[in-house]
Amino acid sequence: MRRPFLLVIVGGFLLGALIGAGILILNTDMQNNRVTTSGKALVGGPFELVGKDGKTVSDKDFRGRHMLVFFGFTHCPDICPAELQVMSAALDGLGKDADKVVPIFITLDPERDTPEAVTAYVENFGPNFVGLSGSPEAIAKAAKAYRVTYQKFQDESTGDNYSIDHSALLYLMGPDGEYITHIPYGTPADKMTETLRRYL
Ligand SMILES: [Cu+2]
Repeated sequence: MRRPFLLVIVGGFLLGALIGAGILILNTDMQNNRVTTSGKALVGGPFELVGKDGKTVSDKDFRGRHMLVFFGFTHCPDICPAELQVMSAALDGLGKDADKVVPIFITLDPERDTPEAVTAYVENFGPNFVGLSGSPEAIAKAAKAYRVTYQKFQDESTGDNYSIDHSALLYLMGPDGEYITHIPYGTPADKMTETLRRYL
């Protein structure tokens, strides 16, 4: 039980430090031989995954609305259901403005989490939740873009079954698909509502 939490803390700390330090993409202008900053955060990016009814879903489908992105897996015993519950409550707290935000859950376990399984899972947390799966390669690419770390491990308490350690940050992306901010695991719903409201 300690492993997931440790990873959450370490992963959260590292990403927080990365973003907090204002790491920017550095472009070297070879002609002028100087370094310029583009000001873009290194989190997020295009993804092409599979959603409800086997439909291809890409980040572009959500332009014009904010994306609230969380990575996890439906067999997760604690962190994922807790966090999705908080997301759901935080969005309820927004009232009508909740329409401006699409909560998106991307599985890190495409072997077990089919698009149907993820869709059925997220419906427990609200009708607007989007659940996404995809090929292991597409999932790995999306996770990498969002700086999500995850690792399978054999769960001794459940025999043959494996579990997945994963970092657990929530990412708020803007209507243009660009990274705005992240919200750490464990943030209470009312605080999350406050943060979201600030950027809508
Ligand atoms: Cu989880």
